[in-house]
Amino acid sequence: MAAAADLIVDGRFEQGRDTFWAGEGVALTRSGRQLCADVSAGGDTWDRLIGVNGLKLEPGLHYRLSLSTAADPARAVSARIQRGAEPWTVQSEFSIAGAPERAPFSADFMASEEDEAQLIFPLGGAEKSWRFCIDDLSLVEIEASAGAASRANQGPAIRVNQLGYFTDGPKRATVISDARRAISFQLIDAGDAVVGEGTTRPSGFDPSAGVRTHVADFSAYAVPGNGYRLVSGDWTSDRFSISDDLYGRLRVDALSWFYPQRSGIQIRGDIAGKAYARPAGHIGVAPNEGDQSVGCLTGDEAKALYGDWSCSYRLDVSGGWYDAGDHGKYAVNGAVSVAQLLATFERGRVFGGAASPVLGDRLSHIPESGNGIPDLLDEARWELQFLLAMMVPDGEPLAGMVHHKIHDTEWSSPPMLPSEDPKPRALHRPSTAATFDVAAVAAQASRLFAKDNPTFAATLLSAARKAWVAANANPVLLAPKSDGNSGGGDYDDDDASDELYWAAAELFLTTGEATYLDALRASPHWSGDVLPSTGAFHWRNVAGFARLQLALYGVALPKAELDMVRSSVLTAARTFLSLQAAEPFGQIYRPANHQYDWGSNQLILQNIIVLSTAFDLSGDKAFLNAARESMDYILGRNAMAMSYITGYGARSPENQHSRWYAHQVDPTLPNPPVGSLAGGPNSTPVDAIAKQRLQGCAPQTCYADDIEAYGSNEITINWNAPLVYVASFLADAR
Ligand code: 9MR
Repeated sequence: MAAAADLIVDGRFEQGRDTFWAGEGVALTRSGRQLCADVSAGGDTWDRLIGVNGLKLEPGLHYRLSLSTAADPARAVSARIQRGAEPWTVQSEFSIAGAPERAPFSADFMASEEDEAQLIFPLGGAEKSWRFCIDDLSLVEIEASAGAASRANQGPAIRVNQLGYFTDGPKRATVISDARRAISFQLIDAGDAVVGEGTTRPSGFDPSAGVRTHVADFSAYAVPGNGYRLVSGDWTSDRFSISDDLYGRLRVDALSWFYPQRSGIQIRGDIAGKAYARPAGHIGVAPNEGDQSVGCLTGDEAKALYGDWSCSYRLDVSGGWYDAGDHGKYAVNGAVSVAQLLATFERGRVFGGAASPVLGDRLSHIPESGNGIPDLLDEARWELQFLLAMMVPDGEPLAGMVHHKIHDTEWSSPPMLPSEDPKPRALHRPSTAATFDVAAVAAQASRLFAKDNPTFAATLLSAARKAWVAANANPVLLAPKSDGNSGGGDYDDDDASDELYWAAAELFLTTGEATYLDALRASPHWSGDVLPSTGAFHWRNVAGFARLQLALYGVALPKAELDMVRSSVLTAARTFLSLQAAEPFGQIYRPANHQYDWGSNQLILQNIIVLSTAFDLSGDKAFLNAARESMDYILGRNAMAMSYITGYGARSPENQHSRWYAHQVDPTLPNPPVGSLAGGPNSTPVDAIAKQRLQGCAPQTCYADDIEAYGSNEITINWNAPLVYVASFLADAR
């Protein structure tokens, strides 16, 4: 490539031709080959600006920003490349240390926007006025680094749902191609006969994938079979099925996945599969300390996180599920996960159809199969009992509040069987969010256990009421963010209003009592917009889930209010339909600035659940078909050409982050079982693998199937739970 032109005019500040501007409170001077900004004290970061406009970047091309800076007194500075007008869409942001001595800085990025960009430095917020100087500034196109440029180009150019398409559903594939015009493709059956053909629709540059794409639509073809593929010139896709029975097996595998996540019980090889047999974890057998008698966190760390909070009791918090690849157990995440298993059961009962196996007592591979109780309830009960045990006992300060979490006091690392974990365990301070969440899920569970286990149902309902009262009496006991070294995840949350709304919703659905309806009506979420396309539901934000529950089961609400709730779901789902029509990979997920979030696959599943709810409410097949198509992304029609569910499709993850499915680092241990969902692309590089290998990745490609890549490749209860729901919905809905 010839030396590229510099997009910055006179970035050496030698000719007096530079085009820098300054906003209020900043004075610019140019001398001695540098540009200096004298910044007055005060204001917010964005109240003192300097920048340069009119940068023409080409989406998909890579650029290097370099400059030298000096800041006196020292001050960290951020530099942003963003659209030069509303909505100021950010393409890249860099953090510059900003020391008094002149220091060089350079960073590479891939452009993702066609509109004219600006380079902008927000400089406000300093206590004293200060000086920021720049020289040797340049912005030039570079050859993309091998890793960044080619990631979406790896794998077959034609991306399909590697599991298959519904006979009467949408059938679309995504083709990675720079061609500006339509290209022809053929559909080939297992016997190599051409059974269909068409031309693609060019869909331009996709900033989430960092490549240009086309969409190939073969929806019109409706002959069931296996071993189909799409071909275009020399390109051929992975093989796929056309069938009406695509998700029944996934429902079983995704649910059976929970059994070997169980803590406090031996995992039997005859049930989970030979490779997955292991001793019980955290039951007090050395080297474990055990979870049968756990005290509250003490010492400096407790002080730093929770001030003068302490407790003098110990709790038996054995059982429950391990959260993820770690050995922690977190009430908030446990509650939202078990809620989605229970929601799968309730949906099955109300909408699943008489022939659905979803309520079955032999649905999955668990020791309780055949005990006369539906398997979904058996699995849910394992976690519910743990959640009830996390409640502060009567007579103690904060009685009825729920401990936020229990985990090791230091991080361990893979490989580490649960039974081998030698670290001490500790209870963390109760939180309002955990308490409302447990109130919600206990209320939900009590209505679903009423028939099969009335005694347990009664225990659940009284726990739910107790938690509701306690959380309302302690409305701002927030779970803090730690320094990252506390030995477990934070599940920090600074707003419990959505958890209150969820608890009120489930308590109302179960009891019909006026107190809970009043609380719903008083909530900002009652009529607020709670189903964003950035992910309708999330452990930290449960309002969307509560809304769906009210829409599906709120028949006792006054009609006008039920209509309001239901129409909000239908409105959100219709927005999702138009969003999907503009996505070449068919996924329904639109994060701000295309920045894929931690657990992005889970957010896509939650958005699918909004569609499934809209379908259940309306019977409109457009919603069912949109749900089916969004699942294409999870199963291979994506920039990684990868199915994100172990054992499904031509290429799926094997090395998700887990201490016991740690085959990659200990060959005597297994890989994760079939039906394990990987977290998925994460634009923020949190782990060492992402930092080393995924520099400059386009959002959809910020993923690595490596055990150390916990930011994109972990397994987690709150990701497999919506997978169970979606698989069950897609298996049953017609
Ligand atoms: O899923 C969680 C994600 O939303 C957060 O951004 C992230 C950082 O707080 O934590 C994730 O949850 C992890 C938890 O903290 C510990 N167990 C593993 C979870 C999945 O990575």
